[in-house]
Amino acid sequence: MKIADARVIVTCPGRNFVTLKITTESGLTGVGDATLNGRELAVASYLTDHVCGLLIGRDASRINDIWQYLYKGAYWRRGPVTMSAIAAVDTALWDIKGKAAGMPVYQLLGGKARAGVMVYGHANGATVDDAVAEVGRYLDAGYKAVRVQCGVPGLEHVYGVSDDRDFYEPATAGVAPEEAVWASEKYLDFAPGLFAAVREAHGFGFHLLHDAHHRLTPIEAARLGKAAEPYRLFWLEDPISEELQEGFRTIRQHTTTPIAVGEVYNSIWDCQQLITEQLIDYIRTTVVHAGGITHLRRIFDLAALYHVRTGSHGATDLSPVCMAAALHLDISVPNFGIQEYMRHTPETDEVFPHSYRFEDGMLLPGDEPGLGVDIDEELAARYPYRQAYLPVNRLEDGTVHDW
Ligand code: KDG
Ligand code: MG
Repeated sequence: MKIADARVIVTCPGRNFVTLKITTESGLTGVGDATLNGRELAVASYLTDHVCGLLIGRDASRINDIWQYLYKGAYWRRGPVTMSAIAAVDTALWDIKGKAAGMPVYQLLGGKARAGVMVYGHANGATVDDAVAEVGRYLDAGYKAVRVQCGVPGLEHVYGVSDDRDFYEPATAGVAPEEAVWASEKYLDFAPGLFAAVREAHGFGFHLLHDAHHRLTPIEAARLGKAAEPYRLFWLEDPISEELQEGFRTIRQHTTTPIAVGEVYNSIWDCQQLITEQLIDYIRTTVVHAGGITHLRRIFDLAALYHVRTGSHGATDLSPVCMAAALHLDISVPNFGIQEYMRHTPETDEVFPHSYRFEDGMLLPGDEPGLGVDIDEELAARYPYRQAYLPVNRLEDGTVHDW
């Protein structure tokens, strides 16, 4: 099972994706997602210039050894670029291992622990009425869990709210990020009313989620969590910036609203304190940004010891390759909570043919050997990379703020 080739494919079928493809001497291929939103080419270069050459001739079956070799051998540890690059190698090697074994990857991870993977969709609207109607659309489509985001009176652009209902994409093309103005006071006065309106219209028979996008201070987040209690949120996501781990204690002291965090974390060390001190309820680390299936499994195992459940990031910038890998892990771990699922555009789905499917509020991984996902390289070549970035937020006085 020697590795004969490792190549990076950058494509933009509506948005940018970076994919690593590994081929063995016997002709088995595996794919791994290496997309880092707004910094795609940094990971592409890390892989092409520093990693692909190291893989040639190595035994593709030695996943743990290759992981340690790339992580410890680089000297410079952690960080989104390094961990996304290692994730891509790791994911591709699991894909190959599955194909070599003639089994779907979830079988190699211990088999199914549940029938399917519950996912949440993204409902958003410029006004409360729009957002409430959008939640209804998701419920009609069979979703059992819906995240709701809404425009805030007095703010022109609010991250997470878009005119495009079906294929929402937060990054915008251009050489620099768009800038928007943010005011936490306006949001805090408004958000509980949004949850009330959703529950009044659609009842309590489904899971309701909300993302605060790191924008609050700990005491503001505590206030929002407390105000949201009557509407029984499944989770309040990213209430404060993810660097401030101690800040989560303040939130915990004041509210029983469950807290989810971790989409920007890259390693088990980033979330160790939050997990072991039980300051969060859901860990949102994901395959592509947290070192692949191998490392994410370690995070999920640590979380299980402390009754923290999984809730992996799954926005459009995580390619179908990442989603397929996430589903194999989600379906097999004992402490699965929920999986984010933002549908990709038809162009993206065509470039990445995959066998996972949506059924009755759940995603089901494919049953063929490996991950059940591939990249159509000919088609991918028709969509060259385009510079695009997530927006930057400023407070009303001009200070740059978390988005
Ligand atoms: O790349 C960052 C995006 O994926 C961001 O919009 C994700 O907050 C996010 C979410 O919860 O999906
Ligand atoms: Mg988020």
